[in-house]
Amino acid sequence: MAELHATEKIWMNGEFVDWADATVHVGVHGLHYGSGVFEGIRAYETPKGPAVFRLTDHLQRLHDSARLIRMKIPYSVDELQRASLELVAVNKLPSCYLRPIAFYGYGSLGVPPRDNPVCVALMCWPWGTYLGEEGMVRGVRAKVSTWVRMPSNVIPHASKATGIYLNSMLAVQEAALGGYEEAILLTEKGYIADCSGENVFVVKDGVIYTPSLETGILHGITRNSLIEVAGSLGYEVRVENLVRADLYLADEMFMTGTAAEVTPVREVDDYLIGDPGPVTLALQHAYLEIVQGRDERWSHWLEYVTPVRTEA
Ligand code: PPE
Repeated sequence: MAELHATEKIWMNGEFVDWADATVHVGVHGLHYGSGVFEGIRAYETPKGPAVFRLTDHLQRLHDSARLIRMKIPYSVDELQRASLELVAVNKLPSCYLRPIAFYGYGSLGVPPRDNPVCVALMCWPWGTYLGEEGMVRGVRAKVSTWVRMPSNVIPHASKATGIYLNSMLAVQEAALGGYEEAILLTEKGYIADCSGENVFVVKDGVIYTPSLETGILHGITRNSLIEVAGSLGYEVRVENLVRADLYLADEMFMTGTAAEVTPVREVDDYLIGDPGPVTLALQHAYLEIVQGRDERWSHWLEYVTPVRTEA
């Protein structure tokens, strides 16, 4: 979906290193057992320079993800926040995707981490639309996966842990082999959970629905933002369990995520939902205005790379 474009620097364990030098040994614990946590964050070009959308909230989620797998990140949210802003500045990117990652490094090998240090890195690179330009405009085709979402008593999917993404990988590969752009995963009980890399919303009779956190899904920051924004625009948002039929009978459907932003869905399992509808288009527009710093009401969600100078 996204090719990695080398940028100048990567922040690794407290230092800026050249892109090509940000390497690890094949014996790192995280590689063998998927014992890591990560984030996906976007920085946007705004009238006041580059700004990172809800950076502190993402870094807090990184810490929460680590807590769920009993990992201690040796840098505070504040330290990572400053390093992230500096990273975007150092790489001179007007807009980019940021990928913080923390994983058990080189030390002992064997399932329980022992003396393994927790390695932390922040990288960023330009990343365009997640599900394609056409998908953003016309909507994507999605498929309910035969792979079930990892139940919360297997691994807490509320943790954005690296190992969990094998579950997402299997689902999205299966969808792609069938000619679809994205997979929708269900819980063991058959409720809609989330997509391989996005949360799900449907619109029916003017009301917006999205699955509850009870389904064990990742607590999407875009999902959370959209619920607030939709409410402020006067829409009713209901957070409740949904089943497949709710998707097939939806008037509109869209997916939300940092990478995918607000991506409309035009078909699910070959049931036609149709062109992006008015609610989807209104929310997609509102979101893109907010992240690009064009809506003052939500300016508290933007963390500027260069502190904004106030006129004397
Ligand atoms: N569910 C999953 C499984 C998920 O991976 C994401 C983010 C979301 C929901 C939405 O969360 P949020 O970004 O906080 O709104 N998926 C990331 C892409 C993963 C990838 O590397 O590919 C992302 O959007 O950054």
